[in-house]
This record gives sequence, structure tokens and C-alpha cells, in this order.
Amino acid sequence: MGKEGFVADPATMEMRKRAKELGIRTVWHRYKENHARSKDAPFQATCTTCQQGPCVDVRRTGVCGMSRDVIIAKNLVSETTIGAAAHVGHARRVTAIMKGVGEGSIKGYSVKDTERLNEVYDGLGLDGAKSDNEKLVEIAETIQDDISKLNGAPKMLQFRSLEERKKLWEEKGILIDGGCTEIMEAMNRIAMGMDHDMENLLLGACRLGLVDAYCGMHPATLIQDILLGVPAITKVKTNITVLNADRINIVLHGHKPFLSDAVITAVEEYNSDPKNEPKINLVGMCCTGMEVLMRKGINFAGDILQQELVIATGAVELAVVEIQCTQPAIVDAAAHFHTKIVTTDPMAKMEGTTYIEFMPERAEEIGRQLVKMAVENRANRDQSKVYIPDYEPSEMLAGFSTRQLVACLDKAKPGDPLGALVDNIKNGNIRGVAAVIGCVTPRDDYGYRTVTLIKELIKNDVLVLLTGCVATIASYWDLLKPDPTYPGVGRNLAAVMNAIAKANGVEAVPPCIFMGACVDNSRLEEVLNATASYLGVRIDQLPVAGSAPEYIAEKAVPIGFWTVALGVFTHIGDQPNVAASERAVKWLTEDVEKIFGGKFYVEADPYKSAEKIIEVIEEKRRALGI
Ligand code: NFS
Repeated sequence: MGKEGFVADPATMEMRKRAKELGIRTVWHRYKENHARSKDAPFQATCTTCQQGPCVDVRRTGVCGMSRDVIIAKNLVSETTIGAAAHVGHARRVTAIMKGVGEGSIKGYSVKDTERLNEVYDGLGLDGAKSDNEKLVEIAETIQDDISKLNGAPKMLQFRSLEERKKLWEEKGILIDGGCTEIMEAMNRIAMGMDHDMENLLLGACRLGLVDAYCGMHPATLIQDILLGVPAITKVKTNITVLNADRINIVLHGHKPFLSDAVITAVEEYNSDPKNEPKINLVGMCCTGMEVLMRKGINFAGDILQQELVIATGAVELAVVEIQCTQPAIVDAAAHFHTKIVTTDPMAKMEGTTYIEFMPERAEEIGRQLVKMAVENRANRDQSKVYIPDYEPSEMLAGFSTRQLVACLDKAKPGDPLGALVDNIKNGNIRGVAAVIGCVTPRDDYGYRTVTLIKELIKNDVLVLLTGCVATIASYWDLLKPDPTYPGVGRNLAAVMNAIAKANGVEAVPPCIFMGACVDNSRLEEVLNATASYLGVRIDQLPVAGSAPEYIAEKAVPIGFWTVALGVFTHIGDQPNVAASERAVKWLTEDVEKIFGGKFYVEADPYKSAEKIIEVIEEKRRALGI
């Protein structure tokens, strides 16, 4: 029992206890030990840029005279740059794979979805290719150019954003050049003696939001869709309890699902041979886990906070990681057992692990090598140390890419799928749409903010779309499980969901719609753009909101600036480290709305945030006259 009667996930709580008994420190322990932020001592402005400093907890100005407001804005730009660089790094890696596939140097992947390929090829304004492979190369070169060019807006931005937004961004001076150029200039502007204008710095952060979206998330999603398939509806099981004490367990961890694809193939090969016993149980973690669950139906073992707990079961032979959100603490947890951790990316090595560089040209061979490693490591397992809590895994109905969503709606209103959504928004059955996205935090009871917020929204007939770690946590509370009684869902929303389910010949749809990993926030823009265009209004007029109730990663920060620049009311559950600047807080939570129509709203309490989101949705409805 926790906050206001909230009961945290029992499997996680039991594993936390177990980890403590074993002397494994988890993220919750470390949070208590290290966290400096408190109500009485809000994070102050601290500048570590130059050797006159560091200027710690600056009350007025730093040694150079830089104001507290500017220091805070500069630090926020720095965090946003790191976040954007992470997503561009992801896109760069998958773009190189796409090019190699098109040129024939990478054989392990091929076009899995021609429709998506053509949509992207045409959308980027390309033409004349004679084969799918030529299209892959041309698309890859276009994205590489978007990422690297010095001048001119990325073609992906031209393709994926609405005319009205592009015009506005140009007018307000935030239309971006190439991704690397923007990242370089962002670092340049925060160097000593450069940008000392708070508003200019914060507009710079908005630019990085666009970099993240159009040189990071959009290309990553599209390439993964083309080469690994567009997600379609699938059922999976989730939570730590998908580990199997009798099998060889392999965990796929990271964000870039190409290595995972090779491991999946190698596991299928191994498991199909009747001589091979015990079989392998392959499970996913963090965003790679989400990518493989929605495309391959692989069960999901844990979000960012659960990574040590999964290892602490003592049942994992091998955890393969590639990029992002890997907590180095898993090495410590693994040292208690036979568990091997393999890192695979030259920019994401980890002391105490085995490094096997993922070379996509050798994907098949590396997949097999990893499987062999896991199988051999099974003999080192001490079965008496295995401890998997005895709870049923949760059920998740996943795979709602935009295409799949449209296909479901099309059954409800043939020929006019968006009409099926918009009619119900207009008649008030659906009050509005909230995208709840991002990470989970150790700050309060596990899942408290996310689960409470989602429950409040769906109770009030707000349709909730999910991406990222919040989505998998939602599944532990059955918020992604189809149940024909629609428990906790508002009467009108439940009636709409029921009608959609019936039209599709299924018993029920889940109370919330899971749209994928964090890079798949790009899919949310597809939905936003299509809805705004259908209604003939701007995005900022739509009865929609975004929320990252438990964000922790730097990647979430540019995503937030992007949604604000798109015109979306964007809730975040924690104040970024800006509280010490009233001016910066005011700009982010008020002034920016006059520029882009979207703004940040900060509130930790999930009841208050739900209330505010609903209030904003109702205001937008009134303004639209619906
Ligand atoms: Ni998103 Fe994926 Fe999770 Fe947060 Fe990390 S896994 S990219 S950043 S923690 S949702």
C-alpha cells in the first residue's frame, strides 16, 4: 500500500525485497542516497562551463556576470542537446543499415513493407528509382543529408509536418538546418561568452525539439517500419514474471531493434531443433523491448526501473544491450549471478561487460554467437538462486501503428476512418485525446503518477494513447488488456471502444492504445496532423494534450520542446532544473504559448494534472464550438 491507497505492482515490490536481501542496490536505494532536490532546497542555477567557476547555487550572477536566468536556460539547452543527439544518433545508425541493405553490403535485412517504402520515397520528393534497393539507398542518402547538411531545412521535416507549422516555425526563426549543424550550433551558443539572452536560448531549445523529431524520431520509426515491418495488432505478456525458470533466458535491451532481429532469428532456429533442450525464452526490455513486442510478439520483461530486478531473478543467462537507457548498475546486479551482459555499440560500452560490436553485415553470425553464449552459460546457473515472483504476467494488446489504428477505425466507418474518430470527438463521446508518454521515475511509488493519471483520464472519456515506459507500466495495471466490461473507462468512451471492437470482430479493445517506443512519438504526429487536416484547424486548436508524468531521460526534453512547438499543451510531472528562475518558468509555462500555441505545465500530483488536462481539453472544445 502506498500513496493515497495506491498499490504498487506486487511482482516488482517482491523483487525489490529480494534484491535487498541479496545486497543488490536498486535504483530506489540509489535515488534515496543521491537525490539532492527537495521542496526546501530547489535546484539552483549552477554553471560549470568555465574555469572561473564552478558557480554553484548562483543567487544573482556567476563570476562572469551571467544571470541566474541565463545560466538556467543555458543548462536546459545543454540537456536538450544531449537528448536530441541521442535520437539523431539512433537515426544515423539505422540509416547506415538501410543504405547497406540497399547497396547489397548488408544481407540480413530486406524491405518488409513496400507500402511504407513507397510512402517515404514519394513523401521525401524522390523519384526515378528502378528498384526497391535503389529507393532504400536514395532514402538513406536523403536522411544522411538531413542529418549532416549545413544549410536548409531537412526534407523529413518538409515531408512530415503541416504547412501551417512550417510557416510558423520559419516566421518565429526556429526552422532548422541539418541535425548535426543544429547540435553543433547549440553547443556553440552555450559556450562561454556566447548567447546571454534567456528567450533566445529557450527558442534554441525549441529548435532542438525539431531536430529530435525530424532528424531523429521520424527517420528512426520509418526506417524500422520499412526494414522490420509496420506493427500490426499482436498480443503479448508483460512484466518480470515472463522470465521462465525452466528455460534459458535472454534479455534484449536498448532502443535500436536490428541486433534484436538477428537474435530473434537465431533463437527461432535454436528452438525449432527438437534436440535442443532446454528451449530459449527471449524477452525484451525498455524501448527495444517495445519494438520487438509490437513487431514480433516477444514478451516484455521490464522497463527502465526494473532492469536490475530482472537480473536479480538469477534466471537470466544473457542480457544484450545496444544503446540508451541502460543503467550501469546492471553490471553490479549481474555479478551476483552467472548472468552475462554483452554491450554492442562503440559509443555505449560498459565496464564489467563483454563487448561484441554489432556489425549489421554480420548480423546473422552475431545473432548465433550470442545465442550460443547464452546456451553455454546455462550450465553456470545456480538454480537455487533463481527467484521469480509467482504472479501471472500481464496481458497487452499492442501493435497500434497509425496504419493499424486507421484500419480499425475504417471498419467502424468504412471509407472514412478519421470520421469515426472525429465524429465521436464532435459528439462528445470522446472528450479529447491525451498522449501519455515517456519514462517512469523512482521518485514515488512505482507507477503511481502514470497509472493514476491514465485512470483519471479514461474515467472522464479522454482517449489515451501511450508510448515508452509508461505504456508497459500501464499494462501491469491491465490498462492495455482488452476487457469487454471496460473497467474504469467512462461510459461514453467505453461505448465507442465497444463499437470499434465489434466492427473489427473482436470482443474488446484495450482501454488505452499503445503506439510504440519513444521514437514512435512520430506516430503521434501522424495522428495529430491527420486529425487537424481533417477538421481544417490548427494543431493547437485540437482538444488534445501531451503528458510525460514521470520523465527522466534527456531525450524526453527535446520531445517536450517539439510538442510545445507543435502547439500541444504539454504536461510534465517534474520541474526540470529551472525552478530557480522565475523568468524561465514563466516563459516555458506561459509566454511560449503566444508563440506556438503550446506550453509546458508542471504538476506532480496525478489528480491535479488530470483535472488540468481535462480543463484544457474542454476549453479547446468550447473554442471550436463542439
Ligand atoms: Ni524513452 Fe526508451 Fe524508457 Fe524513458 Fe528510456 S526506455 S526512449 S527514455 S526510460 S521511456
